[in-house]
Amino acid sequence: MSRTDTLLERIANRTAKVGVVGLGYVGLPLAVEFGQAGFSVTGIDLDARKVDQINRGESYIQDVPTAAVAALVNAGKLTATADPGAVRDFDTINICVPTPLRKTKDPDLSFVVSAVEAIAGHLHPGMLVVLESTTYPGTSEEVVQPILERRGLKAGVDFFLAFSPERVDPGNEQWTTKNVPKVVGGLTPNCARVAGALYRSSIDHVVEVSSPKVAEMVKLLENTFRAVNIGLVNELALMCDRLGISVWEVVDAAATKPFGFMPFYPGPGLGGHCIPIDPFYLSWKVKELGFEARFIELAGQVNGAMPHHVVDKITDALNAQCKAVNGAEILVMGVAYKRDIDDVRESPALDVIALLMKKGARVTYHDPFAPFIDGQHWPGAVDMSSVPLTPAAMTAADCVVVLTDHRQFDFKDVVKYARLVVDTRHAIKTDHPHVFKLGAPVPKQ
Ligand code: SAJ
Repeated sequence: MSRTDTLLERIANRTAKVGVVGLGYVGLPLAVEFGQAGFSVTGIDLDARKVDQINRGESYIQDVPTAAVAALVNAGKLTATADPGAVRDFDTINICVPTPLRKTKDPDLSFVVSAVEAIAGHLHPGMLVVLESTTYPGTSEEVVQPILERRGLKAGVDFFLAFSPERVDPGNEQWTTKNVPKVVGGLTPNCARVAGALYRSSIDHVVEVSSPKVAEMVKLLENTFRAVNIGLVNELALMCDRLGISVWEVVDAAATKPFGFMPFYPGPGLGGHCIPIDPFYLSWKVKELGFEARFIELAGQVNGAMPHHVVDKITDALNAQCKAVNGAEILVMGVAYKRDIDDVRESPALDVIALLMKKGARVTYHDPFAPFIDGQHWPGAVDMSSVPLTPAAMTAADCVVVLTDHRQFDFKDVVKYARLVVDTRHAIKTDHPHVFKLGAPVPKQ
């Protein structure tokens, strides 16, 4: 029986030993889906705390219920280890490790390379390796494949290689790992067959494309599309500011168009570990090929400048009340990179706070999702803790600044108790003389 048929049979009868490297917001949900499909799954993660929690039957990912992890662990269907050598027993491996940017905005593939090198040490004929980490087109064939072939095994002949982009939207209860269509690109038709079969065992809809490079590019289009459109609407906000009209009213009215339009909304900048980062994997790669990705670069400049525009808006608002930023008590509402989540990575709110502090403002913040900010992880470089959001605190502040519009915030209270508000998320839908808004005219005094 061919290697392809052997693996297809093991996938069909669920005897394939499935491995997932990287047990974060992508890897853990995927491991649970494979386990629930009937496979025995082993997760590998460098973080011993994650390994221990999983082996205790606990989840640390908001979208993965602890009950689901416990059921699989108790049934012997899911186990975790920090030992990369565990790959020796695997028939299939999905690599779900981070792909950040370096400070120089160059791709950092170090996590991918170390995971692949660990796999290469134990690669055996018939194994399927799938990379899921978001990366530039060409990574699977130019970086992953040569490492795996170091000991003489040939991709597409002795083992299988594919790329499948992760499409996890943390906190999204409607679209989950199981029901979001999964794009898969195999190095060869047989690679595509076995990778497609593995995903079809657990995921509702699999979309096969012709190569790993196409699959890598699909993901970058998806996220570059967002970054560029957010940049467009942020620039529109700056235009509306000067035109004396509300960008929010413009976007809402444009969104009534039932075809050919998709609303994006202005904000204090671009946060998260996907959208601000993924497009620069693409622009970096094509620069090597002598091409300048101008939309990506321009969107990066426009989105990157938004924290400065927010500080200008705060300066103008304080000025309207004959106050300076220097020495002002400013209370920030929301520091997470988007509403109703607890992630502050790349959050523009941190840039705004750092800029205000540089101008001499005394800044506090309230965010129920982010009780603490570690000074090592943001430009302000000081530890900060969330303060209680009380009427007294809002009244005492010279300015309350809405940077993240968590749904649980009561913005009617903000209007009632704050002496001055700058709203960067259109959280306050009504007009008030003391409420200044990003992308809208100065309120009538
Ligand atoms: N943002 C705006 N205006 C918008 C939309 C977003 O300023 O109209 C800002 C957000 O506040 C945030 C940043 O952009 O700071 C990114 O927001 P996002 O809505 O794109 O959320 P992410 O970063 O969680 O993106 C993820 C991505 N998922 C994956 O990469 C698998 C993205 O592809 C999803 O489309 C997105 O979630 C989503 O739709 O929620």
